[in-house]
Formats: sequence, C-alpha cells, structure tokens
Amino acid sequence: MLALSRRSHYGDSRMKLYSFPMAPSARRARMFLAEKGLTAEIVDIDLRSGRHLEPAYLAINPQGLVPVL
Ligand SMILES: N[C@@H](CCC(=O)N[C@@H](CS)C(=O)NCC(=O)O)C(=O)O
Repeated sequence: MLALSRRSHYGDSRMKLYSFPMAPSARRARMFLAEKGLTAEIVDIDLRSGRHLEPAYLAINPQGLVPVL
C-alpha cells in the first residue's frame, strides 16, 4: 500500500487522480473531471517536498510528473 500523502475523497469512484493543488497540469485534470461530473479519489503528491521523485510514486509514473489518472 502506498503512503504517499494525505488523501481526500470526492465521491465514490474507482478512479484515482494523483495531483498537486498548485500544479497547473493537475488542476487542468481536476477541472476536466469536474466539468464532466466525474469523481475520483484525489491523492496529493507534494512536489515541493519531492514526493513525486520517491520510488513509490515513480513506480506509478516513471516520469515523476503529475497528474496521473
Ligand atoms: N504534459 C504533462 C505535463 C505534466 C507536468 O509537467 N507536470 C508538472 C506539474 S504542472 C510536474 O509534475 N512537475 C514536476 C517536475 O517537473 O519535477 C501533462 O499535462 O500531463
């Protein structure tokens, strides 16, 4: 089980969005979900503390970028 960051839940969904509140790309993905009325579990990856470069996250996205859906 990943212990990447705090999680917030927006509805009951099988989708999971790895995101960071201040990242424009991740914000675009959250806006897309909202506009489509879709819900996803949001997992915040703190770019400032380098969580996106940790092995647990690189296993999810080897590019080390957010967002990932
Ligand atoms: N084209 C990609 C760009 C993703 C991207 O550049 N994400 C930035 C945040 S906006 C990021 O993860 N930066 C972390 C880094 O460069 O170390 C997309 O839109 O998904």
